Amino acid sequence: MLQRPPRVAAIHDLSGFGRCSLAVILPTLSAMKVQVCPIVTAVLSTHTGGLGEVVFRDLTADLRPTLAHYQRLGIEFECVYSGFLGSLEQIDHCLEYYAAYPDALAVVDPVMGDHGKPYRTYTPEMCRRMGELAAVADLITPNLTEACILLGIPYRNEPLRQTEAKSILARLSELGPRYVALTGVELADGAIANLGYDRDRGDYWRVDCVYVPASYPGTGDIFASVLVGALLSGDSLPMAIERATRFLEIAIRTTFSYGSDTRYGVMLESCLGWLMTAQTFDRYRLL
Ligand code: PXL
Repeated sequence: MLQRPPRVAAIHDLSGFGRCSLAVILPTLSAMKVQVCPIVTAVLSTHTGGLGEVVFRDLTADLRPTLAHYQRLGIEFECVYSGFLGSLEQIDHCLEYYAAYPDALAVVDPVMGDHGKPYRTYTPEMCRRMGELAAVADLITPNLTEACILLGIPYRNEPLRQTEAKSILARLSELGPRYVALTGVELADGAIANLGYDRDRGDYWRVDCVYVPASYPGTGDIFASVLVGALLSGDSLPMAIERATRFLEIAIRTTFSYGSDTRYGVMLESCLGWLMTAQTFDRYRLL
């Protein structure tokens, strides 16, 4: 029996303003009673999504000595979770962390882009190497843009038929991970849904979302963090996807109701309490 909260090695940047990466990962997982050990790849003044020239300090050189220190201390992690990365070298270091903790749940959020386009810091070589991270993952959490990049297929801004969605999930899993959570998918029946696939069980899942006509940075980080916290606390994959979906709905709708600048991210602070309350889940269904 684990006599302490589950522990996650979270390899991400810290962006001071804009509510993404470690600034949302830490409070989200802490609220779910999971200990986060931030392994900081870089410190930025803001995220890179339209807030002007960013002040940036690269910490890549600290990643390997940090791992060596944890190994000297014999610290155990139940999960290693990576996200936005700034260079090929950082991808190499992430691979070292995953290899160092082979029994930990390996979660890769293959942050690379959105709305059909890669983020400007992601070179084609970076995108290709993100596939190497996906290959060692137990769970990946791409949006549809990232799924298309990982699969090397063109992004089409059209609703997906059920068979297409299932094929994308299965092909993503063939890259390595047993579990796939695919976010923000528009389905041919008109729903926007977050989808899941468990290869070992052969089950495909969908959790439909309430549509809000705005998009905020950091929501992918919050989604993956809730998923990590939920899975480490014993949720099934569909329960975890529903928990993450409902939490984001609350955070996005709250933020949208204030009409605040979308670049500032979602009002996580106002919503974290929900993550600490008991919930029953009845919105997941087989895809
Ligand atoms: O939310 C992903 C993310 C993380 N870190 C930085 C980012 C972004 C998305 O734009 O710019 C620095």
